[in-house]
Amino acid sequence: MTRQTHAGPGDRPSRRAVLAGGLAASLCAPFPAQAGSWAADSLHAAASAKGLAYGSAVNITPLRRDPAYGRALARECGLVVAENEMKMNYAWPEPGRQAFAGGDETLAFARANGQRLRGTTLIWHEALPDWARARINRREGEALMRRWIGLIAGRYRGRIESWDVVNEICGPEDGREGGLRNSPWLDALGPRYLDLAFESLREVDPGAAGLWNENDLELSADWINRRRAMVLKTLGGMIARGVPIRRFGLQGHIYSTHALDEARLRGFLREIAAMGLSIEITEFDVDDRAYPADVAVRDRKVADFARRFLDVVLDEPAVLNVTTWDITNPNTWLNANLQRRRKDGLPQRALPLDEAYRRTPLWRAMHKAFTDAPDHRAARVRLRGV
Ligand code: 9MR
Repeated sequence: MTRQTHAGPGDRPSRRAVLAGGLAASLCAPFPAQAGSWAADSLHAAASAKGLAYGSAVNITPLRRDPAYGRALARECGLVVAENEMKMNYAWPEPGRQAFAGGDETLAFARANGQRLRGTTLIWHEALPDWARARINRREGEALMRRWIGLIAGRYRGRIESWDVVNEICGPEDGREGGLRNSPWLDALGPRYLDLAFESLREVDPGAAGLWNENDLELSADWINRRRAMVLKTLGGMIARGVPIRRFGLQGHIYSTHALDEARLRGFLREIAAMGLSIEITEFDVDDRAYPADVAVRDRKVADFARRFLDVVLDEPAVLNVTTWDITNPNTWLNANLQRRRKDGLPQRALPLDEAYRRTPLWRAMHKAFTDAPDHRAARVRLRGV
């Protein structure tokens, strides 16, 4: 099985797009020529045997400092995404200064290891530098959006399999039109900002699949039901208007404070797939806040919860991959987040490798979920949204 197995024709950039690409020739061809560095017993090997992929977000700080971190990512992953470096506050910190070093290093790492690359995030209400926030207004907003997408998607044209075009746009509780969440982009441009963002990406990098990435859709609660309803309605409208969206991203940040309703999640994924979209699990991890301190007990509960979630998700033929939000426990964003971190002060055990890069019970649950998943290869051919 090679890394290209489930990439559809739409994921291959045209030769013209490659030649016109914004990166220096030293970074060469769009997809890595060598076979991947992942191990035969890795998460990605188990996933790719079923036509799926396993990936991780890459934190640039340990990637630069700790060779063991890079080795762990190379060993387990067929897909990577820069956790932060392709966001606007990193890549365009001042009007006259762009900073692509972190993004370029992530791309070079992926290429060196035969991995595919995702991109996050083009349009979000967070990760905006102050100077840009001040210019997201009626007069300058559309031009700024086009310029930013041209800049970042242009630089990585032909190298990104899918871009998170809009991120976390759902917010029925905000009471705005269409259930969209409060955002400077909504204030400046109205709901059409979604269409504009997807159209801009298509103009800049037509080979990259445009994806809507969203959180808080996985678990069981009335407010989550309202979010799922908003997503289905909004997707239906976008498709009817011909917006060039090809994938939906379920972030997959699951939290132990809530239950999982398998039937509802299954139905939700089915409805997205029925619209012709493919689905990625873009930021998977398990918030263990509600579980006891004892590591063995906690690890087992995390693994069980993950397995129940993954079994539903991997049953859906439209699902393409599972990407965790980093790969090793000490790097999880959950410890740095006031709402998410544990009350007892212990670090969260949210990810498939521990602090010494050893495989955890969560790793084993993920590996088994991939191994037991139905074969997704036949479904790829039928999907429009790949
Ligand atoms: O993990 C990311 C953290 O390091 C950044 O400070 C933060 C703001 O850019 O974004 C975090 O990643 C988020 C992702 O981009 C979108 N979904 C939620 C993630 C965790 O907050």
